[in-house]
Amino acid sequence: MLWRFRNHELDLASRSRVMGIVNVTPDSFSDGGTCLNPEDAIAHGLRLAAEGADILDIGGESTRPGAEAVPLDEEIRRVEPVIRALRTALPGQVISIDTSKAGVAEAALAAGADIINDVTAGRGDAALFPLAARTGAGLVLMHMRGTPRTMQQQPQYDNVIREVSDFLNRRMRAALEAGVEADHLVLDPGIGFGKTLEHNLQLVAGLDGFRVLGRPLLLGVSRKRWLGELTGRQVENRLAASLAGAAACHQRGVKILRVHDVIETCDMLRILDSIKQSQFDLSI
Ligand code: HH2
Repeated sequence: MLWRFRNHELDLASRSRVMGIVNVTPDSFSDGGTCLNPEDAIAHGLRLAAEGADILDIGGESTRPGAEAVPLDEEIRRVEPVIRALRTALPGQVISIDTSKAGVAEAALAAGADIINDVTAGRGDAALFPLAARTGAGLVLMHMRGTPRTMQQQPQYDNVIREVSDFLNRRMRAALEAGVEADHLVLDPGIGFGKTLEHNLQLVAGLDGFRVLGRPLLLGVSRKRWLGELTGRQVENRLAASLAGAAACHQRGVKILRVHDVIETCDMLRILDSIKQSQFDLSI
């Protein structure tokens, strides 16, 4: 299965891809403030690329529960110099912009980004789908119940897999109607976005239920709160839990893993893929 965008073509059938997180924010839930200064963010992006990140995801606004909205100008001011510097230093690197604002996405694409990662799946800004269609950018559509300010206020579903899948299907159709090409799209059930621990577990356990949508899946489980609820660990001690969550996603066919810990995730994928390859070799 291919993910096409701008002048890239990622073959997702051959191996899973790692998206490394670069948060240029003061308040992200696990690493807020560590990369607010552009030099630190650029150095972090270069390090993640050297560690094997296939995609660098640059974000200038936290989406943690209760996070305050960031004005357009401030979000552009945070991410644009970082993307521009990474594009210059790493001409072939795939870069995504984690934003819901078309104005931020436009500035990021002009600075060298290739993909728009929108946690609102186009509901946050009506200009975002037309922008993606016009520029040929890749587009990640994620499910969220409510907004970051409200999403964890007693989220309820009758059937979380069906409701998230129906939502992604509707947003995919809206993107297609706006002129986005189908093979530019990737879908994300939005772990932790308006979901309880039980919902997150059901989503990962039931990932097969999203196959009918016909597009590759991206998942971000890294360091999230539900891992802390299960293990009792604070955010800085959730590496093992994050790797286990990522491995479960990978085993269920997820093609892009959005992670903070790139080198560890790449090592884990190498082992899992080698074992899978041996199993395949044994059976022929
Ligand atoms: N999770 C976060 C942010 N963006 N995008 C996608 N597609 N999927 C996710 O699961 C996802 C996302 C939250 O993680 P992080 O960026 O580390 O935190 P914050 O939003 O607080 O900056």
